[in-house]
Amino acid sequence: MIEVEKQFVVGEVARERLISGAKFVGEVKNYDIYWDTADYLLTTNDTWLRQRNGRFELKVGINEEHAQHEGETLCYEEVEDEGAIREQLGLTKKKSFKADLAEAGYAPYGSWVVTRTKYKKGDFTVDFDSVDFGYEVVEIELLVAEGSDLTIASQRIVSFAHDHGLPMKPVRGKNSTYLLRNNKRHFDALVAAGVLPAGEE
Ligand code: V4E
Repeated sequence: MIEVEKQFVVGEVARERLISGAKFVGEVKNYDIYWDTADYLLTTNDTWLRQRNGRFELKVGINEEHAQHEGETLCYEEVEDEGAIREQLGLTKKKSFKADLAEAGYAPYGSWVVTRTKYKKGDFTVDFDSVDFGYEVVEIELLVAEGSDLTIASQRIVSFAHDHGLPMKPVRGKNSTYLLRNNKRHFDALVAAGVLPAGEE
């Protein structure tokens, strides 16, 4: 499946509007550890390798280059199967997944805990994320099948956001906020690669 998502920073009024009529799904804590090489091979290609609650996942960006710059929605393919992740990374099986990653030069670059309060509104998922390093963001997401029209899904998210009076200005995600605060060299590399918008200071 493809995830089409857009993030927002919202105040109390917009939060109430989003929750009104939505179905509460639950609250979870996600322990995320993000991995990359020393020269940021993955993230500068809009590819994000993480361990979420111990389990590896790869999110591969399928975004037009302009998408981030215009604050549009972002589209990612999520790969969860270890074999498929190995294939995507070109990582031959020799030892354990972690050992093979380390041998190929991958290491964790950041970790944090996200308390996620999840709602469903129609087929939209609304996640209120609170990060342990002090950051809050709301993510509106649609899951679509491979080969679906991503533009239509993006337009639906934008119109959902308009209907709920969400501020349309570009927001910084959890990763970029962490990197801006903790690893400016990595942050700057992502801006230079066009993965994060310039001027996100
Ligand atoms: C950094 C990044 C990605 C890695 C995953 O980030 P995010 O979607 O924020 O994590 P999370 O916890 O919400 O994942 P989920 O549970 O939805 O799978 S994917 C894309 N980016 C880049 C990015 C960006 N350019 N702009 C914004 C606002 N967010 C993320």
